[in-house]
Amino acid sequence: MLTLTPGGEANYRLFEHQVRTADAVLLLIDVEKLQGSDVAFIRSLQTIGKRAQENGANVYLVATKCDLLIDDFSPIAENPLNQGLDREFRHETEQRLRKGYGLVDDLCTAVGVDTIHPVYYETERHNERYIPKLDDTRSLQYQGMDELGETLLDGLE
Ligand SMILES: Nc1nc2c(ncn2[C@@H]2O[C@H](COP(=O)(O)OP(=O)(O)OP(=O)(O)O)[C@@H](O)[C@H]2O)c(=O)[nH]1
Ligand SMILES: [Mg+2]
Repeated sequence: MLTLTPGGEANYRLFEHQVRTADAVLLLIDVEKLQGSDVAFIRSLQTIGKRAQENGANVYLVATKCDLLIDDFSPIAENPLNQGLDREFRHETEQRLRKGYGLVDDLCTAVGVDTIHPVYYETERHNERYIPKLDDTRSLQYQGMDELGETLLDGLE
């Protein structure tokens, strides 16, 4: 796996080559950037996604930091991420991203992909705020990766 980090022309060329020859390309929609109306960021995903698809890659949409959307979630539970409602949270997140953010809907249409895979930190409520939850080893708990992994494996068959 290759991630794009700002590092000058050589890095950019490497990235471009990898995208051109990739079997699978994951476009990471950063919800923090979405909430900050970073239009250029989403548009660049669109350009990369379309190009990758023309070159025969399977394109997947992944939305990261989806816990930032939690206050938008319908009040079916105190904290849907803590109460076995992950599946519903994921489904509703997908709907909210498409209906609430025209840029995301445009992106889905442009790359012809209907499914968005949400990933996020598990959170808990503290003093009216949701903060990331730590496990026994004081590590952050990331959700949605197993499901994404299964989808990617299915796509390789
Ligand atoms: N709430 C939340 N925060 C996250 C999640 N994943 C990563 N982060 C935090 O986001 C912060 C910044 O990460 P990024 O936005 O990926 O990196 P950055 O340094 O801001 O770089 P660019 O956004 O690419 O410019 C870090 O403090 C991470 O801990 C997540 O799922 N939920
Ligand atoms: Mg950031």
